[in-house]
Amino acid sequence: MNKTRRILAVMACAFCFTAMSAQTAPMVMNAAQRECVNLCGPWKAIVDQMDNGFYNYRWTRKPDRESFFADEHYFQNTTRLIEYDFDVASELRVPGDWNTQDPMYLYYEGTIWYRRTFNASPKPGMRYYLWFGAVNYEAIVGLNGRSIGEHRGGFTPFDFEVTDLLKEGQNSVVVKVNNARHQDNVPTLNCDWWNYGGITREVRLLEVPETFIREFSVRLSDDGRSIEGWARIDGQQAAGQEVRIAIPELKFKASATVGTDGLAQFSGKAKPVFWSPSNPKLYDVAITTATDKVSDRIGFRTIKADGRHLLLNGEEIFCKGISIHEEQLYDGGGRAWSESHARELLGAAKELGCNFVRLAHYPHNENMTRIADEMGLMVWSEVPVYWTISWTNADTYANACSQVSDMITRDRNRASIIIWSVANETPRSPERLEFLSGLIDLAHELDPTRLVSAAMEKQEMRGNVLTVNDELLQKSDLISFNEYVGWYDGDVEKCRRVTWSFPVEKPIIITELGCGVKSGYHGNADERFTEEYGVELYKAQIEMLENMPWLNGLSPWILKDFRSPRRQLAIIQGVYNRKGLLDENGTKKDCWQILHDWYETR
Ligand code: GCB
Repeated sequence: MNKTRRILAVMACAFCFTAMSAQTAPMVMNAAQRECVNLCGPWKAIVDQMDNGFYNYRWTRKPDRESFFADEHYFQNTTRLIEYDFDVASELRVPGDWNTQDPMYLYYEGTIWYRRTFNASPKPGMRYYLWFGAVNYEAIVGLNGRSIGEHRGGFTPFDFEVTDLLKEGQNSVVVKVNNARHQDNVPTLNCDWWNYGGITREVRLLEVPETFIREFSVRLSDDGRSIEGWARIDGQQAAGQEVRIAIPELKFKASATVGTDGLAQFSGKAKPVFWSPSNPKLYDVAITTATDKVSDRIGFRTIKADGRHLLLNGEEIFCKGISIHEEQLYDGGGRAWSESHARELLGAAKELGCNFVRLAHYPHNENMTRIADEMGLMVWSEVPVYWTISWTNADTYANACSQVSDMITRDRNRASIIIWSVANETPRSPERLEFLSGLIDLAHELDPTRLVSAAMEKQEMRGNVLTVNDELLQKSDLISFNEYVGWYDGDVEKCRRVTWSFPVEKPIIITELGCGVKSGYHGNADERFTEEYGVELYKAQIEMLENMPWLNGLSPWILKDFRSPRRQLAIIQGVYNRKGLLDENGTKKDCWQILHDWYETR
C-alpha cells in the first residue's frame, strides 16, 4: 500500500462508517464529566451462537423489525410467534466481561445480545449521545427498535448521536456484541491473552448543548514556557464563538475565536510546576463557551528523545517500569474497568518501585491513564496491532488507524502518557513496514508532542552479540524491543554471555523480559517454572542490563499472571500465562523482590 492508497483506505473507512451509522464525527471527549443517564448495571442478555437475532435462515440480514433490535415480547401477547423475549432473559453486569460472570461463558466467543431499558426526558435545545467506553469486539447498536450504528475494535470509546431517536419516558437500547476472532481484525486470530467479550466498559447517555465542546487539547509548549492548545466546537453556532481557557491556580487565562472549521487555537505564557513522577502536579482547567463548559485536571510536562537521551522536562529520566494487562489484580482476574481496579493495579506498580507502566497490548480504560496522572506513573499506551495482522488488507489498516486516532483523542490531555505504541512483535516484511510507518506518521500528525514507537524483536549477530535490526527503527523515536534472554532464548546463563550493539542512537526501552514462574512451586534454579528459576533469571537479567551500552528503561513482563488460552500445561499454567511477578490472586513471587530491590538503587 503506498501513501495514497493508505489515505484512501482511511477515507473509505470513514465514509462507510458514516454511511452505516449515526456517528459522523469524532467521539465526545471527557464523557465522565458530562451530564448523563448512567446505563451501567444489570442488562438483559441473550446468547445467540447462530446470530439468529440478526440473520434469517438464508443468512440474509433481517430487517430491524424482525431482528432482536425490535425488542419484542412473547409474554405480552402470546398469540404472536415471537421466539425471544429480553424481559425473561438472564442478566449480565455492565461494565464487565461475560466470561467471568458465569462459568458457562468462560470460553464463549460469538454473539450475545444485550438490552437495557431506561427513562429519559429529552430537553429541547440539547443533544444526546449514546456513549460506550468499550465493547469487545464488534458492537451493533439499536435504539427504540432501530439499529443506529456499528463499531469494531474492543478497547476504544465510541458514540452515536441519538437526539432525534430518544423518546420521552421509556427507551430501549439493544446491543449485539460479537467477540469472534477474525484474521483481518485488530487484533487478529492469534494472541496471548484472553478474548474477554462483552460491554466491558461504562455506557452512558450523554447530554450536551446544541453547540458544545467536543474535544480539546491543553498542553505545555515545546519550549516549556507557554500553555497552548485548541478546542473543537460542534454545532450550528460554532463559528465565531469565543472559547475561554482558565487555569485559576496559575492565574492563566486565554481565549480564541472559533473558525469555520470549528477549531479555536490558543496560547499564553505560563509557569506551571512541571508534572513528573516525583511531583505529579495536576491543575484544574476550565474551558468555556457561551453555551458549554468542560473541566479537567491536567499536568504539564515535556518529553523528548535526544540522541541516546530520554528527557522529561529537559532532564534525563530512567523508566523503571512494568507491563500490565487490563485484568483485575484480585479475585482471579476478569477485565478491569473501574477506578478501584486501576488503583489496585497501579498501586502494585508503585509498590514495586515503578515510575513507568506499559499498558499492554491495547488502550486500557480511562481510569488507568487518569490514575497514572495522579500517581505519577509515566505510561506507554498501545494499540493491538499484534503479531500477524493482515498487512495488505485496507480495512485492517483503516481499523488500526481508527484505533490509533481514538486512543489519542481520548487521552491526549494525560501528562502521564509519554509514548504511543503502534504495534507489538510484528514479523518484518515490506508490507508490515509500510503499514506501521503509516501508523507512526498518523500518531505524530495527531500528536506532535509525544514519542511514538513499537515493541520490536531482537536478533542475534555472531558471537553472542544481540541487536535490534529492524527497518522500523528509522521511523520510531525509540529502540524498543522484547528480549526474553534466559527464557525463550537460551538458559539463564546466556544473560551473562551476551553483549548488545545497536544500529542507531536513540533511547532504549526494553519492553519485555521475564520468565514463567508458578507461585509457590520450588525446585532447582535450572528448573523451569520454579520460584528459584525466576530469582536467578531476574538476577542475571539485571547483570546484563547493567552492562548494556546504554539503557533508558524497561517494562518486564508482567505485573501479574493473566489468563491466556495458549498456556495449556496443567498444574503449572492452567490457562494462565505465569510470567507475573504476582500470581493471579495478587500474591508476590520471589522474583518480585529482586526487581524491587534493583529499582530502589536506580
Ligand atoms: C511476548 C508477547 C506477550 C506474551 C509474552 C509471553 O513477547 O509480546 O504478549 O504474553 O511474550 O509470555 O510469551
